[in-house]
Amino acid sequence: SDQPIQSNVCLPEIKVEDDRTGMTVETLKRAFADNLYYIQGKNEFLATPYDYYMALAYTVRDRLLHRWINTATTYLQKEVKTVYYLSAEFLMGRQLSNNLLNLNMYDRVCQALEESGLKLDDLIALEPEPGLGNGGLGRLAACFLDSLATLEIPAVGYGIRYEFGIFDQRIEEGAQVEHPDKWLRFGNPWEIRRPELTVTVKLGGHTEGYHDEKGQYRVRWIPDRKVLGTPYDTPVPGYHNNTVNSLRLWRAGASEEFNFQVFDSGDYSGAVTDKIFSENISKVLYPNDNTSQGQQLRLEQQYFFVSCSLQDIINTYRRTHRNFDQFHEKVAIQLNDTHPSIGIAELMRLLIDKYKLGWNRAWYITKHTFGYTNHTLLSEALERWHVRLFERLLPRHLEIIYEINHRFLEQVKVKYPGDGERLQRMSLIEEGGEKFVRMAHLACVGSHSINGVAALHTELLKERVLHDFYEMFPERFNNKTNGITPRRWLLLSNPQLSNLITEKIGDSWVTHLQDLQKLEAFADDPEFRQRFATIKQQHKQELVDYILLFNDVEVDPNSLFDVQVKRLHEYKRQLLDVLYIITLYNRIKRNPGIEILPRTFIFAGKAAPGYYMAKLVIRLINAVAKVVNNDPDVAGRIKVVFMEGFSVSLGQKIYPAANLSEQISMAGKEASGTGNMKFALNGALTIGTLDGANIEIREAVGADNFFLFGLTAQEVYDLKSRGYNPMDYYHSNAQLKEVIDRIASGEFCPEHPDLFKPIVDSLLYKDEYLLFADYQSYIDCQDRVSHAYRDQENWIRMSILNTARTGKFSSDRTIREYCQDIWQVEPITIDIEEYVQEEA
Ligand code: T68
Repeated sequence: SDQPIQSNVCLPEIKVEDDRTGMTVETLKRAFADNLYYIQGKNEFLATPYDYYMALAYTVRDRLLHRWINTATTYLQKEVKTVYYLSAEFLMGRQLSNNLLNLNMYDRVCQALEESGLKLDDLIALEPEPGLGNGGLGRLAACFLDSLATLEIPAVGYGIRYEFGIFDQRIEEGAQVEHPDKWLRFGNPWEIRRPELTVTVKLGGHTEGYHDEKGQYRVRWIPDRKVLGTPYDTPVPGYHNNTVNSLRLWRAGASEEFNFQVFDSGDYSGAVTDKIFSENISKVLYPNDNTSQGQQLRLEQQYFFVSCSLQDIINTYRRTHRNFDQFHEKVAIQLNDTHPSIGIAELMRLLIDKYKLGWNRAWYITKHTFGYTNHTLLSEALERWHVRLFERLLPRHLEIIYEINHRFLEQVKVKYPGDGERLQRMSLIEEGGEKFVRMAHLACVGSHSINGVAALHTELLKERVLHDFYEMFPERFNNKTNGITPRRWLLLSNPQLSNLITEKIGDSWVTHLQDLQKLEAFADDPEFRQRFATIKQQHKQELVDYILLFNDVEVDPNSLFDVQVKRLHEYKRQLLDVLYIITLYNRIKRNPGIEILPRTFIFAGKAAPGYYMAKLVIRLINAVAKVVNNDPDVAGRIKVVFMEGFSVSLGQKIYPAANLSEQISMAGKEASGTGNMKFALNGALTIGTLDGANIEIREAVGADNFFLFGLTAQEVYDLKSRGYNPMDYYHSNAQLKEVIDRIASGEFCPEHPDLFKPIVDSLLYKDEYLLFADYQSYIDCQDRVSHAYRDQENWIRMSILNTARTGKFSSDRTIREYCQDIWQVEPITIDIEEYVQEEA
């Protein structure tokens, strides 16, 4: 009953001038009223603003569906090779505005609403943001989906439909407080539930051997639990084309709603416990970025969505294929970090145990199907699972991993005879004390491609973190420098600048971002400079209003907006920025009359709820803000603001308003960064270290248009090998000492003078991320920034050049590279003739 029937059914063709697909202003108005009435059950006398948002969302969804269904049909009929992007996170951002833009109906909907007495922007702002990711990794997945659809590549994003996404952050008395993110409270108009595609996922239990009818020895897995996965599909439209791909997210549910045996025995609440435990799997996103924390529920989440997705991929493939011979020619699966890497063992299990393929055949298909993207060099982020936990939850997978490991280590022995240490280093199992399964090793061994996300990152993977694997399989390693979608991060977030650019060079840049180069010709044009600067100023003014409303802080729109927005993490060094703020404060306290460039320091970002130091840094920022913002000696020249609840939507307001982008991680720690690209594209200058993609940004925009400071990755490595003593810097740098002493004195928090002692101690006695070593270089660089900002004409020129030269950082470019080098997929155009006529 879950298979489509084609024979005998003949339906009238869906026409574009239909009320559900038509694009004229009149049709849109009618459709909007219709959806308000028949879906929300309201008219204009009863409707709340949210009802209007929902009615509009359904109006847009109807238009998407026409293209979505056509896309799915084309993919099925043409038997295309498809990319399956497996990711535990997709940070999609708001859907309504993006869909209006990609469908080319923004202006018409704006007009239709205006004629009905409503404002589009007000409705857009009502959409709860789906926060199904932590940060860069999740947002990258979302940018990739936009680029895949825009490039007309058949693709599906697979992940988890978390009932609660990343927590809502509020700042109370200067500290982060987490609140649950109830994003589904009022329903989600963008998703379509597909109960007919529900699959079963097994967990726990044991395995047993048996002989099949042909006398072949086989293994079966007898689980002790089964959960159901039901997919929810969200449309992902390409920009100004007819492609609409899918994001398919799985929700976990109990295989029985209700245990009648337990119910009959009188245990009413016990009868539903199964349901509760099963639903837990997709309940909440783990709020850690760049750390792995070995919880059983997290492994259950990973296996759950991977197993659902692989079963679904195989079901799709088998609709048009009778055996697995062409599987890897029709299916490319990309692992977004190791979170879905259990997929390698799961595909082996399905091919061998369920579809009865031999080991070698299954292994060939698996290796040619998977690609693995690494996103981190931090050792605490590399996933390792206790073998005991693995055995308890996935006994069959552990057997398969042991077999993969056995065969792999035989290969290593042949290539490196007598090198026992290498065997230990490369094994999929970490031995010596507690045993662990190393997921990155599984991902490397089971994939034909291993990529890093920026040039330096890939080099460091090859030289350090995955060196042995690089020596063994050099041909698997490749770099794919990250990118961002110019649709959301310029066209949508900065329509004013987009219009100016299009006026000057045409609109090809939206899909060919390298065309921004043509703007260089205007860098010295006074009229262009003036308009570019005015647009930046407008965004700054809007942010000033927002900050006044939410932070109750008055900010000077003419001050330099110095912005650091990203997850709170020690390696990202928000603290270094704070050290500079206090340095400036000390200068003012010493000489209140000193000439000093007015600056507004803007921070935003969430800290993992269990990350003590990161949360303490938030408190320090707010404590410094309170003192500096209210000190009459400062006289408003420095303001510090921590904006709560950083999100995709807040980012869309902040990036266009920034003058200076802080990208100051300790070199060798930030795999790529993508915020750095959003700032530069919107004309902010970067102050940064030679880390991640900063290096490539600097190459692209030119060293003269980038503020560089700090140790290189190599220098960091050498300094640490020599033995680093932060105390030396403290004693030899009077400015630095004064800053640390001021924090230590307790004056930023007189009520608890010892509050920030852990920060002071960690700097003085450890300083793992070399803040002291980079301090002077950073201060000097910031002083150069202040000096440069005083020359507004030149600053604007540099700012224009940043926008003009960041074309490389489009995720379209990144995706083209994945398509060519890793996936071997081709675009396919979806033809809907009527749509073209409608456009005219
Ligand atoms: C980020 N990683 C990198 N991880 O830190 C960043 N981790 O340099 C890079 O630009 C970005 O990935 C995209 O490649 C993350 O965001 C996580 O969020 C994460 C989540 C769960 C577990 C581990």
